[in-house]
Amino acid sequence: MSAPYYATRSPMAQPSRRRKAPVVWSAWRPGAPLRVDEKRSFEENGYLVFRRRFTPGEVSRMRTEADRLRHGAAGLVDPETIVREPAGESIRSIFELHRQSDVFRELTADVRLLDVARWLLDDDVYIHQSRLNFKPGFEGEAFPWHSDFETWHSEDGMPEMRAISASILLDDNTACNGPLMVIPGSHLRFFPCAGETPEDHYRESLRQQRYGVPDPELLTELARTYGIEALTGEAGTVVLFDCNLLHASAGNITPLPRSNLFLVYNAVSNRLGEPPSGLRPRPEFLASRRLEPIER
Ligand code: 6CS
Ligand code: FE
Repeated sequence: MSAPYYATRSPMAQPSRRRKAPVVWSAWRPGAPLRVDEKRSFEENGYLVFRRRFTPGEVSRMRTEADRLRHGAAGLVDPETIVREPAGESIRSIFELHRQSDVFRELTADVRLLDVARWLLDDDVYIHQSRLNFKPGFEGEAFPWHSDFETWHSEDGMPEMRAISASILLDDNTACNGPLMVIPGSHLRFFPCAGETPEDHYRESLRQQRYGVPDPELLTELARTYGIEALTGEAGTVVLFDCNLLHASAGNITPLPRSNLFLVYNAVSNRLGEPPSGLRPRPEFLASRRLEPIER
């Protein structure tokens, strides 16, 4: 049997491959939820930034909920969905928010997110993964460079690049407190990563990812070719990015927290299959197999 098209995590890194899937699955016509220039920009760069998409009042409600979950975590959320920072005990992430919080469940159906996701993916959608990455002041450690699809394909069995992430900034993301960084255009090729995935890799990767990180030589070449953009913005900004876009964020050594919410919309037709890695499928809180298409 030939190796999967998006083969990765072999002992030696393999050459990159052209992306098979379109970036935007719908044909643009008047009335689409994105302007034609936005559609073109997303196709070319792999991301879009929508400033002030949510009002200060809406952000305040989300932040209050995020703080409630963080402070009351042990009693309020499934302990398995809590990931702590590698060095200390601070909470790094809480997953499966859409099933553990009414506020965040409601948000998945907000038309400012849902309509764009359904249009870009040209399908009904469900939440593949939701998470709050808190990146607390002084303790929030880095997220190394990676493509989410590289993980979701190899470890979760996501068949194709037909998913997008919507990140809602709950704090001002400045040049200083570890904003999301992207390599524009990197979503157009698949970059296999070297190193065989350990069993239950997520127990380590969610705290400090080592497998699924492209090698420094490749990252140097891509950064020189495409540049690196830091997606700063005030609280309420929405960053929409393709599942295969290379992204990262630095550690936060400022007193200013950088809490960002991530909702990952997957096309119903792109539901998870068996992981090509042959590994045990990752848990439901990380990679949903219980499809719940979102109704408007
Ligand atoms: O493994 C995952 O699904 C998670 N890891 C990273 C670094 N980004 C996507 C996702 O949160
Ligand atoms: Fe990621």
